Amino acid sequence: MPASSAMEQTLAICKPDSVKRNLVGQILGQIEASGLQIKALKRLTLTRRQAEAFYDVHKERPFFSSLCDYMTSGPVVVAALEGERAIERWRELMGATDPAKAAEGTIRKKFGQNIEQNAVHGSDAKETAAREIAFFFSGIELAG
Ligand code: 3AN
Repeated sequence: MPASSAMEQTLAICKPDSVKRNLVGQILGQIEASGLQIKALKRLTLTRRQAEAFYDVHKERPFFSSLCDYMTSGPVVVAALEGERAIERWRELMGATDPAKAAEGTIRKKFGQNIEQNAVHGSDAKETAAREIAFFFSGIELAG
């Protein structure tokens, strides 16, 4: 568990477009340069069922099926990040959902291709971060 109350953990995903284009190192480098710690890390390919479960909150949205197609189109690299205000800091580093609207220097501005293929995912709140980290990582993987 995080050491103090300001310490948080959050989930980062380098989405299939980032992995295909060999951008994982640059993305993880930007995370580390920001001072966030990588607590756990792995590469995997989501099944359709897993993608649908992960994005369950979006199941009524018109883009849900396309989003699940995309997220299962190739491997992803998932990381649990830790730091003070990690959730907000990682979202700032990612930039807005739509790369066209993302701020200069953000990962989505630099590497996102469109609103769906937007390079990275980040948890949006404490509860979702806890759920999303537990979705991908076991306790033993987070213990280091
Ligand atoms: P964020 O990833 O910034 O938290 P969400 O949670 O609203 O954004 O959306 C989850 C994912 O769904 C996005 N990362 C993106 O890949 C996709 N998405 C969001 N809005 C759209 C949209 N209007 N059209 C297509 N895909 C979208």
